[in-house]
Amino acid sequence: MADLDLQEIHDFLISIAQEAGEMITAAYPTTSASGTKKNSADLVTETDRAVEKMVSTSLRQKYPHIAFMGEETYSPGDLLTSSPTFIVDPIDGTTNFVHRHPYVSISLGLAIALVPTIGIVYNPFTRTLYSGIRGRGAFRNRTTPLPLTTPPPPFEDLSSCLVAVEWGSDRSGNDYKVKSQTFTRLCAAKEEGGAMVHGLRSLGSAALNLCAVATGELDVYWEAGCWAWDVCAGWVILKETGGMIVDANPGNLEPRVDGRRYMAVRGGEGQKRIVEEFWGLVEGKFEVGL
Ligand code: LIP
Repeated sequence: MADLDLQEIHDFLISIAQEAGEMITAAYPTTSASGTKKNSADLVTETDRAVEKMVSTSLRQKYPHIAFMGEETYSPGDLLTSSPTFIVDPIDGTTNFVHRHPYVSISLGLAIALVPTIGIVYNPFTRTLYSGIRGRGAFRNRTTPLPLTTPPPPFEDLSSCLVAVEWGSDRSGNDYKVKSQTFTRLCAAKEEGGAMVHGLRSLGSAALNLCAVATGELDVYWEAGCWAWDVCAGWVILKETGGMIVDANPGNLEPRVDGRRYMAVRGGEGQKRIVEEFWGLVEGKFEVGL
């Protein structure tokens, strides 16, 4: 494949995100127009499907040689390869969308050789656009360079951090236990073996969580169970701000984009210490992605 024009692809993805945003804000999802996938907490709406159709059609027309992976058309067993691949979540935060809670985004990523390389995340309700190209920086609304504070403040320890987590849609078994026990430990007082973080947030969109870590509005985001389309775009934006993305299980500093276990830490002196401190608090080990 000839060299890809990353800037042109980035600009095209922004135009698609804006078109998708109009579809999303014009839609009136109701629980009766939505459906469930795996269980009653794993929602999909007609708008998710319509947006993915529009996005995949536009991308296949303009870039027929680039592979496509989308949340709503993924089948178990579809593997992400090292070929350039668009990785798309038409609505990240579908549960919020159904409830008309405005923490919703479209997430458009491009991975090359499995490395997230272009990322566009757009919240059409707040009209906030995050974008980045690997090696070329990340921006909010195209002009504000990220992170918002430069240099980002140094870390003390987890007790001064605002941490995002997600409950996800798997509500039983080992991984649910790892999450819920770790959440308790993160909040608990230090005398009781906890980290006593400033607060835990469970906002409902992995892509926007990653962007909030990139801007510096969150310090850490930890989740297991979400998918490449939830994180690919935000990953680029985060890394371009000096943020780190590592495994949610202790030990692995180089997770795969489709590894399904992630911890993001904003840029700032001491970020590796935060990773180690957090890993020391994880209660057990996630099985997802192993
Ligand atoms: C959702 C994520 C959320 C995560 C859910 C789900 P969806 O994406 O962004 O953070 O906890 O498991 O993957 O389903 O709204 O595209």
